[in-house]
This record gives sequence, structure tokens and C-alpha cells, in this order.
Amino acid sequence: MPDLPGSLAAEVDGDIALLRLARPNKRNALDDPTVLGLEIFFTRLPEGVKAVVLSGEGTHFSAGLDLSELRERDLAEGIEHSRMWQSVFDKIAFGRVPVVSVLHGAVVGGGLELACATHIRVAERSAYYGLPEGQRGIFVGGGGSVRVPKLIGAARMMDMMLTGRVYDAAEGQTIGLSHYLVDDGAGLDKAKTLARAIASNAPLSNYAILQAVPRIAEAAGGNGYFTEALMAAVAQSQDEAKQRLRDFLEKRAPKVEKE
Ligand code: 1HE
Repeated sequence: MPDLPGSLAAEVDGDIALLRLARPNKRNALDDPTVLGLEIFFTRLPEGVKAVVLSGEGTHFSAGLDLSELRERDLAEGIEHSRMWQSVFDKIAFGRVPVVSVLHGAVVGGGLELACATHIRVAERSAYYGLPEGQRGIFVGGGGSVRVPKLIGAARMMDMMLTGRVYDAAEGQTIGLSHYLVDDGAGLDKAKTLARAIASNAPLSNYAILQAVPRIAEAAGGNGYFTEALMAAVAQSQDEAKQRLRDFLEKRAPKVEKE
């Protein structure tokens, strides 16, 4: 594992890595060293790691931007600071491996932006979601205005930001902020189970899912179909795909079953 700031803790567990926001006394508020630490973690991930579980220590996932770090910035510095967050969160969203996040307590501001950059979100019942930027006199800056509307629509995001509306875990599940909703304390185990399932997929399929699906979803008309066809052909051409298809046809692979 690369050297990380004290506000992050990481360990490898087989073919998955467990990454924790580890600043519980500050409710895992995201200061610059933490955000840059995320970049170090995701760019220097050991080769054998095929999926990551991201969680937060203490009573909350993350209180968002560390407001004590907000200082007088001129226009250019302000833009650069937001671009830095965007670039780090983009490395997560368009990285090498899928990331499953475990959400509990406050998932607010930049904490929600971080959660939305992960690929699968497991919420515990204690989770709640807010975008208090309006109340704080600032704006989202970690890609939230691009990612959040894709999950819940621009109208709901505007409501959250304008009125300070907070969604609880059940509402968050209904509107699409989380993929899974589990009891308090059960999130990490659920996320590890999902991460292990993800890690057992063919790596090129996972890579194509991460890189191609969001781009195809945004592509205009026929461009999406063509990109999909290219990706399908690339994935199928791999020996691993051929082996997996043979395994199924020769009754060695599991069927699709409901839980
Ligand atoms: C913080 C932060 C923070 C807590 N920056 N220090 N985010 C917000 O507007 C959310 C602000 N935080 C809160 O609303 C609450 O702290 C929580 C609901 C998250 C948690 O409440 P609670 O009662 O569990 O903890 P607390 O007593 O409020 O906070 C404990 C300590 O953490 C306290 O410090 P202490 O030195 O007095 O012990 C708090 O000051 C500190 N703390 N949250 C700095 N956010 C790229 S742009 C993104 C823009 C945004 O993210 S805006 C949203 C910012």
C-alpha cells in the first residue's frame, strides 16, 4: 500500500482493498491532504487489487469539505481548487477498479460528491444526504453538479441545494442515491460481498463497464451503439471470455439466480 495521510487508512484483503476515511473526530471532513491522499491511493493501487470498498470511521461517512480550510482564494485559485477535487474524483469514477462505498450517518456536501464518484453505494439506515452548500454560501466543487443530477435529476438536486432538504436513507434508496439499503452495522459486510463478486468478473469486462457505460450513456445517438459494438467485440475476443462462455455451456458456471 502507498503511504497515505493519517486521515486515510487502507489494507488489502485478498483481491479487494479496504479504504477508510479515518478522521472521525472531524466527521471525516475532507481537507486537501485527504483528497490528495485519495489520488495517491487510487493511482498506486497494488496490481492484484480488483475492487475497493470505501467507508468512513466513526458516526458519519463524511461531513464534506473541511470548512476550516476555506480561506481567501482569488478566482483562479478557487477554480483550480475545484478542478483538483474533480480530477481526483474522476480518477475514482474512471479508475482501474470498481469502488463500492458504505454510507452511514451524514453523507453531505463533498461527502455526497465523493460517494457519487464510486460505482456502487451501500447505505445503512442511519445514512442521510444533504447539500448544504447553499446555506454555507458556497457551491459544489467535486463534480457534484455533474454526477448528482444523473442519479436523482437536476430538479431534486436544486431542491436539496436551495432549500437544504435532507433525504433519509429510505428516501435516498427510492430516488436512486443508493443501490442497496441495509441495517446499521451491516454495510461493510455487504460491500465486501459485492466487491468480491465484482472482483471475480473478467477484469476487461469490469474495465469496459467502468469506462464505456457512462460514456455511452452520454453519447449522442448512433455514437453510443457504435462504441458499444466496439466494446462488445473487444471483450468477446479475450481468451478469458471464451473460457467463461465454454464453462457455462459445459455446465461448470453458475446460473443467474435471485437471492
Ligand atoms: C467539521 C466539518 C466540516 C464537522 N468541516 N469541520 N459541510 C457541512 O456544511 C456539514 C457541516 N457539519 C455538520 O453539519 C455536522 O458536523 C455533522 C452533521 C456532519 C455532524 O454533526 P455532529 O454533531 O456529529 O458533529 P459536530 O459536533 O458538528 O462536529 C464534530 C467536529 O467536527 C467539530 O469540531 P470540534 O473541533 O468542535 O470538535 C466540527 O467543527 C467538525 N466538523 N463537519 C470542518 N465540514 C468541493 S466543494 C464541497 C462543498 C461542501 O462540502 S459544503 C458542505 C460542508
